[in-house]
Amino acid sequence: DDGYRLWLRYDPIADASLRTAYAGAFSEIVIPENARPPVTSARDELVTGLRGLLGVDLPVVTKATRDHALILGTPRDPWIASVISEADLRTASVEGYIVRRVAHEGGHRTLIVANREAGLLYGAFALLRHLQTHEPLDGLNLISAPKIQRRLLNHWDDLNRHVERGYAGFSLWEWFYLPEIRDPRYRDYARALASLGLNGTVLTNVNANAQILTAPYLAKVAALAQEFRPWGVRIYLTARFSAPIEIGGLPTADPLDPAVAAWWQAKVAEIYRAIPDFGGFLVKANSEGQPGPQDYGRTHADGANMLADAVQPFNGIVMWRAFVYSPDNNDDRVKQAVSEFGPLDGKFRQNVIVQIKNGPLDFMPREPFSPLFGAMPNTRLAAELQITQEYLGQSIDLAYLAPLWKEVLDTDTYARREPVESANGKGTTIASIVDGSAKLQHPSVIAGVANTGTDRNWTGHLLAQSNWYAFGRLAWDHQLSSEQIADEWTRQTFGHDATVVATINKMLLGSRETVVNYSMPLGLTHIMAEGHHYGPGPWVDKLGRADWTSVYYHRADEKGLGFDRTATGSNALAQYAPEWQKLWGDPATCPENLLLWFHHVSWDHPMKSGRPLWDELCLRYQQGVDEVRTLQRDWASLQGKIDAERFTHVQQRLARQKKEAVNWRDACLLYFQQFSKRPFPAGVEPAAHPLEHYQQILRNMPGHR
Ligand code: BDP
Repeated sequence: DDGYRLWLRYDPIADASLRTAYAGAFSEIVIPENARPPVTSARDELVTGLRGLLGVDLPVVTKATRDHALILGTPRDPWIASVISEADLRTASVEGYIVRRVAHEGGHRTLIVANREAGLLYGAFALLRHLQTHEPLDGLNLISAPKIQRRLLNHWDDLNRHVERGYAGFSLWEWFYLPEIRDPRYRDYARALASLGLNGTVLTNVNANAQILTAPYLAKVAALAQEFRPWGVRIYLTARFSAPIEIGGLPTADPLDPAVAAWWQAKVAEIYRAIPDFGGFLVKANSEGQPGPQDYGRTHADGANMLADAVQPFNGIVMWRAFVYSPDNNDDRVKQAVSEFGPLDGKFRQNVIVQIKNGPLDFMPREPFSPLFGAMPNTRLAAELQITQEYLGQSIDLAYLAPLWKEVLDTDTYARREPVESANGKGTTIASIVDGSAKLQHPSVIAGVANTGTDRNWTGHLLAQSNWYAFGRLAWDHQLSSEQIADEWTRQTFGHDATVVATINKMLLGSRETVVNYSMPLGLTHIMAEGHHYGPGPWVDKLGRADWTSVYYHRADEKGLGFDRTATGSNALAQYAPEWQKLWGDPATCPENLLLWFHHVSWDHPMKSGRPLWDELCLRYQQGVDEVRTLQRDWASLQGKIDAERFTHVQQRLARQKKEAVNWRDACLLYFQQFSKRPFPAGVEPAAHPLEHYQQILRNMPGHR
C-alpha cells in the first residue's frame, strides 16, 4: 500500500456484522433534480464510499422511493424544511451541515441537509468519516459548521516546480502541461481538501514570481480552478509587489501612484474574467528581500489597501503577511512585527487580513505565541501555521503537530478586543481572534503552509499525512482535541485493530514533544543547521545577518544560557499582556518549556526537578533520544499488523530519526559544554565523537532537494 489514498481509503469494513448493519441502513441516494457540483461531487463520493465500505451499489434517484433512503437536500425542499428545525439550520450556517437519521413511516431515512450546496459536500464526507470510524448510526445527529470562513492551504511552490521548504517531491502544479493537460491528481487533491472542509488554496510561493499574473499563466490557473471548483476549493495567488514594473512595464510600484493602482485594477479585472471565483492575494512584502511599499517610503497599510481596493469590487481579499524583520533594525527580531504593525492597527481596509505566524520568530518547535495577536485589536488577523516540518525534522522525523497548533490556538492573549466583556481581556484566545468571535470579523482566515508534493504518498513521510488532516480538521473546528483528530486519522488510515490504533495514537501524540526534547528543549530556539535547516547547528555564527545565526538566539556563555527578553534584556516581554509578563518575567514562575526563550540563566540555576540547569538540559536531550527509541519499539511491535510497504516506510524513517536525535544530543551538548565546563550527569550517554565530527556531518550533507 503506497498511501496514495490518504484517509479516504473506503476499504471494506472487516467486521461483518457492522458492515451488514450499515449496509441495511442505506437503500438509495436521493439528490435534488438538476443537481450540479458540488452536489454531484457529494453524490459521487457517497457512491464510491458506500460501495467500498459496504459493498453496496446504491441507485441514485431524485425522489425517495423506499425505506432507508439517504437524502441530500436543502430547506428549499418543503419536506426537509418540515423535518429540520430553523434553529438547527441556523447552527449549520452558511457552509455547515446536519447529518441525521430520522424515523419515517415506520422505517428510517438518513438526511444530509445544508443551507447551501457546499454544506452537502461536507456533510457527505462527515457521514463517510462516521462510517469509516465505525461510529453508530443509532441516534446519528451531526450538526457542524466551520468557525472560520476561509480555510486555506498556502503552497510555497515556485513556477519551476521547486517547493520552498517542501520535502515531498516537486510541486503538484504542472505549469508546462497546463492548461490542456490536467493530471488526475488535481481532482484527488481538491477532493482531499474538501474531505476536511478546506475551501481554498494559495498556489504559489510567498517569495513570489510576477509571471504567475501574466495571461499565459492565468489560463493555466483557470484550468486548475476548473478542476478544483467541483470540490468547493477556490484559488488564491501570491502577488509580487513589484509586478507593475516586472510585467507591467511601469517605472514604479509605488502604491500611492495612481498609475500603479490602475495597473492592479486592470490586472485584477483580468484575473476575475478568467477565474470568476478567485479568492484574492497573499502578499509577503518588505520581508527577506521581497519588494514592498516601504521601498517607496509607504507603509504596509498603504500597500495592502491599494491591493484591497482593487479586489474589493469582486469580493476578493488580501492576506498581508506580518512576517517582517528589517535589515536596518538591530532590535530583537521577535519584537519587530509588533513595532512595525502595531502602529498600523485600524488602518487596514475591511478586506485586508494581517496574516501572522503562530510564533514571533519562525515556526520553531516551540515558541510563545506571537504578541501581534494581542496588539491589533482593530484589525482582522489570520493565523499562519506550518504543516510542512521545516524545523521539526522535515519528512524524516515524526512530529504530529496538532498539539503544537492547539497550544497556540487555545492560548489566551488577554487582548482587549471588543466585545469581550471582562476588563482584562480574559478569554480572548488566539482562536477567538482568528475566528472572529472575540470581535466580529469577516472575512476570517486560517492558513497552513502545505506539506504536499508529487511523492506518491503526498507528504513524504506517510505519518505526516496526519498533519495535513489535523490542520484541515482544526481549521473547520479548532475545539476538536488533538486526541480525537489523531484517533480519527489513525482509524481511517490504518483500520481498527485495537493494538494498532492505540499504538499509533500514542506515537503521534507524544511525537512533537520528543522532537522538542532532542532538538530545542527548555525554550531554546533557532539552533538548527544553516540553509536547509535539518539537524543541529548551535555553532552557526556567521551568516548574512546576525539574527539568522544560532549564537544570536542561544547566547551561551560562561555564565549560562538563554536570551534575556525581560526588562534587563530586549524586553520583548513588554509586548505581552500584564498577565503574561508576570508569569514569564520571573524565572521562578516561567514555565520551563519557555525558560531559555525569556531568560539568560546560570548553568547552576535550580530547576523544578531540583537539578541544575546544565544537568536538566543534558537529561532532556537524552530523554528525546530515549523517546525515539521507544517510537521505534512501538512501531516494531506492529509488524505483521500493517502491510509491509507502509510498515517498512515508517520503520526506515524512524531509524534515521534515531540517528538524527543522537546527532542533535551529542552536537548540542558537546557544543554547550564548552561554556558550561561541566560533566554530563549520570544517565546521559557519552558522545561517540568529538564536536568537529558533528560539525562536519552537516557540512557534508548533500543539499536538500
Ligand atoms: C522561513 C523560511 C523561508 C520562508 C519564510 C517565510 O525559511 O523559506 O520564505 O519563512 O515565511 O521560515 O516567508
